[in-house]
Amino acid sequence: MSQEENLPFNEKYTLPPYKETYRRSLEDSERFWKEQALELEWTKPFSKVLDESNAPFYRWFPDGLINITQNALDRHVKTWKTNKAALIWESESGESRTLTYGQLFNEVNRLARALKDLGIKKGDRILTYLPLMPELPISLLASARIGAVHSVVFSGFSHQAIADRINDAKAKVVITTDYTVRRGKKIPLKQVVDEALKQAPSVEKVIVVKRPHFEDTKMTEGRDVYYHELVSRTGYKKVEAEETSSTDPLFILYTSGTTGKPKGIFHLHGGYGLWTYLTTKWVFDLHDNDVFFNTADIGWITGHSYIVYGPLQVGATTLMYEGVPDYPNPDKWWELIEKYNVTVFYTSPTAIRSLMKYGEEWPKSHDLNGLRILGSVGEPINPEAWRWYSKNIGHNELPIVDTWWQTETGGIMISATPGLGNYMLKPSANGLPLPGVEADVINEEGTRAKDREKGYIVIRRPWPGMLAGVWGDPDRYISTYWSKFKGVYYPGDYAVKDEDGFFFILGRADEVLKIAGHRIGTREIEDVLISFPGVAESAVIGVPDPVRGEVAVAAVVLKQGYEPSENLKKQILSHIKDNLGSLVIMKDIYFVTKLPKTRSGKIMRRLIKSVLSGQQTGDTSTLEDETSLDELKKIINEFE
Ligand code: 6R9
Repeated sequence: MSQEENLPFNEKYTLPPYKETYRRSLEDSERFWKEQALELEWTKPFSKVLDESNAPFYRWFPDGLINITQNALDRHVKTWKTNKAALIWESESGESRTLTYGQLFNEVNRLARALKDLGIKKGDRILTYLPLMPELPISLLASARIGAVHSVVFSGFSHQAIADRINDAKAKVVITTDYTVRRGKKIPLKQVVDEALKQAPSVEKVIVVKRPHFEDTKMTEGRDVYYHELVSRTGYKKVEAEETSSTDPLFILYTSGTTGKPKGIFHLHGGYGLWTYLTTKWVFDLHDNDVFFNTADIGWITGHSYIVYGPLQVGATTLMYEGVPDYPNPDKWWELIEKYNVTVFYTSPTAIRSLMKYGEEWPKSHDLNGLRILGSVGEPINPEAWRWYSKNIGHNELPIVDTWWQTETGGIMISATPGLGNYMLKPSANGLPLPGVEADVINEEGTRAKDREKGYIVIRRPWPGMLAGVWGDPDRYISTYWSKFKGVYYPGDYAVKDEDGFFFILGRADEVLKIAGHRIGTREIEDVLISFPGVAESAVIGVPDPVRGEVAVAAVVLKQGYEPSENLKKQILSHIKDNLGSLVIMKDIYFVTKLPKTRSGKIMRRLIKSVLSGQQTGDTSTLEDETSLDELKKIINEFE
């Protein structure tokens, strides 16, 4: 096969410089990555690009020394950018703050110094439980600066989720705050941490950011300390960035998989730093005068990579908002875009769908002409949402980059790349793979799928942003990502590729749901269900939802002595909320006497799904007891 035929896209598209960059990234990869990596500042340059000796534990730029904060901060404060806005923050509470690169640098140094004074050292883990407020990116950067490893827990998660993550990471410090705000209400956070710490003995210190008008926070003597007191203990003194190796861990972020226990995906200073830097340039085309507004929370990878590390490394201005988009009115985001002259906007299909229902007047009442590029992430975007987004926010003109990627990939993998001159968009397609990403679609047998044939997306070679592993569980890293097909990375999504090389991601191929773009494993929900005293067995499936894309439904078998009732259902739902937080939207719980299982005892979720969506159940020959389906059908009919 000639190199030409190896290209993933049809030659009829001449897309300079994308095409040339892509070609070089695969054909001359060593030189390509070297050149790209040298756009960053290194404490000590690397001599080797990729260490493959312990594959699939690939290590990028293994002998280089680099600390991501040098590129996110030090590099800019040496230039005119020291007086440029790095971070703009607004909150539903009415608070707002703008930090220049110089000010952000000082804040990060203050906290870095304080953490050092507390005895926190390179490699120690710091957990944050903070909403979108400046102290969150400051905490991440301060942690990175001293070579510690951060782990962000989304501020909507439960005390149990915090405790599990602290225990898995053996975190020494937790950084939290009094409360967050949501629809005019204060939601306490510190007290959730207190509850979590009852079962999480590794934590030595809790740092609490004090917020206005709140006196309910209880401080534990000796363990808890206020952030403002801590950072003012010593006078200001710059902290040199710890000399971290390119392969030192930067953060752990927990995400759902197919088993009950969330996985600690971890990323490293060098490769992750380079990937977020490059993808921010390639996809969002950010320049000095851009203001980037990403509506994600930093509790997700989207916020890590494209609120904090990507935009700051390229020296852009990043805007973050604490609150929901439809309170006090459904034009909050459009107002922010107008007010701060946002040029690039990044959000999720669920958010678009939830705003569509309020009508077109809301975006119309704002001047959105400053926008250049729109982005979408988290789940496939349906045509209706795409059209609304394009028409009302993009004036039918702006490119919408539909970016496919994962916590594990560190940054965007498939998308249009305006920064490389590739504006090619096709309805419902994510686009072409980014330079360095050798993506393919293969079928169950592991051979390349035909054009437009549904198969599994795989990545055929390592890329700098790839996860370094699963924290404390190397076997799980191999079994989850490198075992389904030999020698390739398996993301767990269905996809098709068309004759022009465009990828269309179709959704998860495993037992993972995407509720409002948030990842949650069905097993994780089932484990919580069976931890409820009356529940003997359960099966959770995802069903389509017009706004959230997908929501969960459970079939539950009760233990002897328990009777189905509305009250019991309510108790079970609140048990789920207590354990998994409010993101898991359970549309319903059906009480059954048996679950459809194979003769070998495997729950046939596929059949439950068909029954619930009123579809043909297809092949039921492996079913142990046909009556289990009849019962489910009957219950659903009664219900409707
Ligand atoms: C960034 C993020 C990853 C999963 C991924 C896929 C789905 C993300 C998508 C998309 C279709 C897109 N996904 N972006 N599906 N089109 N543009 O969401 O990370 O939370 O780890 O989820 O999300 O199923 O495998 P994460």
